[in-house]
Amino acid sequence: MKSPFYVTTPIYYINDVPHLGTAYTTIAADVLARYARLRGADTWFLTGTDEHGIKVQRVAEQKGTPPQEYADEVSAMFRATWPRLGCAPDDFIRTSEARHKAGVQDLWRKIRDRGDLFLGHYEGLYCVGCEAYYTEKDLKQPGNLCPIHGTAAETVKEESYFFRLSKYADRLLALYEKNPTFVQPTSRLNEVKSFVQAGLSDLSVSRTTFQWGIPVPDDAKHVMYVWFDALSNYLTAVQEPAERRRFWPASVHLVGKDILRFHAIYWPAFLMAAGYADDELPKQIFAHGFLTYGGQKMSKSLRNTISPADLAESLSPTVGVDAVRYCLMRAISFGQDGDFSIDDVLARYASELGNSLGNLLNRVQPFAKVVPSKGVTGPLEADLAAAHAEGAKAAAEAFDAYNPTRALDAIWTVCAAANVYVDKSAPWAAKKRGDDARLGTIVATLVEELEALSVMVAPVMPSVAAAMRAQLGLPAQAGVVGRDQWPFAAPTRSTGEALPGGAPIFPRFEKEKEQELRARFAPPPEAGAAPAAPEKAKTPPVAAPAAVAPAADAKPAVTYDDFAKLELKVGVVLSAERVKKKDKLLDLRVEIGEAEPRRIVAGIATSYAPEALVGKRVVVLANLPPREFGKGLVSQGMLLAAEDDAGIRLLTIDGESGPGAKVR
Ligand code: ME8
Repeated sequence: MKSPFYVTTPIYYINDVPHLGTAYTTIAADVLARYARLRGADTWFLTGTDEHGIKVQRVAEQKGTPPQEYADEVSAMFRATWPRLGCAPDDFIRTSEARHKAGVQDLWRKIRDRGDLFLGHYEGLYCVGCEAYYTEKDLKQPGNLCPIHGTAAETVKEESYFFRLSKYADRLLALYEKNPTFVQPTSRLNEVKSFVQAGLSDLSVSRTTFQWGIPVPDDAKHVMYVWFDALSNYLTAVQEPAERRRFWPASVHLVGKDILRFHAIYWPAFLMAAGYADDELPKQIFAHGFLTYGGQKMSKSLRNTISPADLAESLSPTVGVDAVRYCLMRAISFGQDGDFSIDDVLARYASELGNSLGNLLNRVQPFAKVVPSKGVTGPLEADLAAAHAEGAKAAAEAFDAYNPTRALDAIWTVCAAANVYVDKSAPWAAKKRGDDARLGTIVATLVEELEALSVMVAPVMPSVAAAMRAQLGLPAQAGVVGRDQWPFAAPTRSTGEALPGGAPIFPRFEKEKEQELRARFAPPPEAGAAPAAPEKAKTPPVAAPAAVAPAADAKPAVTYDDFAKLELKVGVVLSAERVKKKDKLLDLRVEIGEAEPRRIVAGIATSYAPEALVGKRVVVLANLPPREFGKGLVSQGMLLAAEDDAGIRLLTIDGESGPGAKVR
C-alpha cells in the first residue's frame, strides 16, 4: 500500500494579497508534495485562507464591505495565485466554509465534553495584528507596543472560555522528548521546550466583542479565538469525503518561525485534549526562516513586499516561474533567514541555470539527432557515475528531510560533474577523428545523465523538467520513481530514439533587461542602505585611514587571519540564573546550534536581571578554553558586551539570525 504524505502551509490571513513571503512557504510545500508524489507516496497538499477575526472584520468595515464578501474576494486572489507559481495544491480550505465550521465546532465539543474548556473572565493586552494576548513584559515600553507590529496593544476585558493549556505542559514535553524531530530545525525545538518549561497559562479561546468568527457551540454570544479556528483547518480539511481521513495525521506542517509556538504548543495540546493519542498528532512542524528584503522581514505591514507572479513574469514568460522557485529554494538555506536580492537571482539564473544546467543540454545537440549506441565505457564514465550516485543519494536524503536547499546543492554537484565529463571526454575531438563509437558513448552517457537530472529537478522546476524532457525526446513527466528507483543511477535509454533538441531553455538576458530588473526589484530605500547623498551634499574628501592618529588606548593592528581565528556565533539565551555568593555573575545556558546548549558564566548581573535575558540573541565567543569561576562553575564561552559608565550592554543581533549563525 502507498504510504500517505500530507503537507500543509499556514492558511494565510486575508488582510492583504499574496506576496513573496507567503509564496515562499507555498512553493516549499509544493516542492515537497511533488517530490513525495514522484517517489510514489499517496500525497495530499493543503493550503487555504484564514478569514475570521477582528483584523479582517475591521479591514472589511474600512472598505465598507460585508466581511464574507471581502473574504470571498481576497481568498479568490490567493487561490488564483498559487497555480501561477507552479503550485498545485490538492485542496484549498477557507475557514468561512461550512465544512470547516462544522469540523471546528465538533473539535470544540470534544474538548468541552472531556472537561478542558471552562468559562471565566479575561483581562489582558491584545495585539490585533498578531491576534494574540501579551503580557506587559512581552511588549515594548512605554506604550505597550507590540514587538512585531510596533502598534499599541489594546486592553480587553471580557467573559471568555478558557482552554486548560496548563494541564498539557508535561505531556507536551514528553512528546518533544519522545519525538525529537517533532519540531524542526532542532534549534527551534529548544526554543519551544524552554517556553513550555517556563510554564503554560490557560488560554483564552473565545471572544464576545466581535461577531466575525465561528460561534461557540451552545453559547452563540461567543465566537472562537481565531487561532483555535485556524489551526483546526488541518484536520477539518481531511474529514469529508471520508476517504480523505487516511491522510491524518499530517506528515508535516510547514510554517514560518513567527507562528511556530501556535503550531508546536497549542495545536498538539488542543488535539490531546480532544482525545488524540500521541501517534495521531501531526508528525512534524517545520519552521522555516524569514525572507528578508533589504535586510527587513518581507511583510504586508512593512509594505516591502514583492508580487511573486510579477517577478516571475518579468524574468521570463517561459521559465520565470521555475527560476523564482529555484532561487527561493536554493538561495535561502531552508530553515534559516535569507535576503531576497535581484542581483542574486540574476547571478543564479546566468550561472547555475544557464551555464550549468541549460548549457549541458545544449552541449549534446550538435552531436546527435537520435540516441546513439552506448558501446564501451571507460574511467570518465565511471567517474561521472560515481559523482551521480553520491549526488543523487544526497539529494534524496535532503528531500526526505524536507531540505530542498541541500537537495539542490547535491543535484548541482551532479550537474557540475556532467559538465566536467563533457570537458574531459571532448566529444568534438571524437567527432573530428571520426571515432563514432566513442562519440556514441559520450552522447548516450550525457543523454542518460540529462534524463536523470530532468527527474531530480522536477519537484522544484516542473516546467523546466518538462522542457528538458521534450528536447531529449521523452514524455513531459517522468513516471513515478518509487522508493528504490529515484535516479540513484542514471537510467538507460534505447538506441535510435529521437533527440529533438531545441532552443536554449534559459536564454541570456540582454544588459538592458538586467538593468531594468535591477531597477524594478531593488530593495525599498527605507529598508536597505541609506540612499547615496546628492552630489552637492557630498562631504569633502577625508584623509586616508593610515593618516588618522591612533587613539591613545589603541591596540596593535591585527591581520584578518588573526581576527578569523575567533569563532563568533549567534546564541539564544535559554535560561539565566544568579550565582550564589557571586553578585556579579549570571549562569546562562545559551543555544549556539550545537548538540547541547553551552553553559556560559557572565559577569553581567549588575546590569541585567536574569529573566530579562531569556530569549535574547547574543554574540558568543565560542572557541575560548573553558574557564572556571568557582567549584564546578565552568564557563564554556564568553558573551560580547559593551561597557561604559552606564553599565554593561550585551551585543545583540539586528534581526533573527538563527542560533549558531557565524558572526564575522
Ligand atoms: O500567520 N518570509 O497568516 P499570515 C517567509 N493566518 N515566510 C513568510 C514571510 C516572509 N517574509 N511572510 C509571510 C498567519 N510568510 C495565520 C496562520 S495557520 C493555522 C494560521 C509565511 O498571512 C510564513 O509561512 O500572516 C508565515 O508563517 C506565514 O506566511 C504567515 O502568514
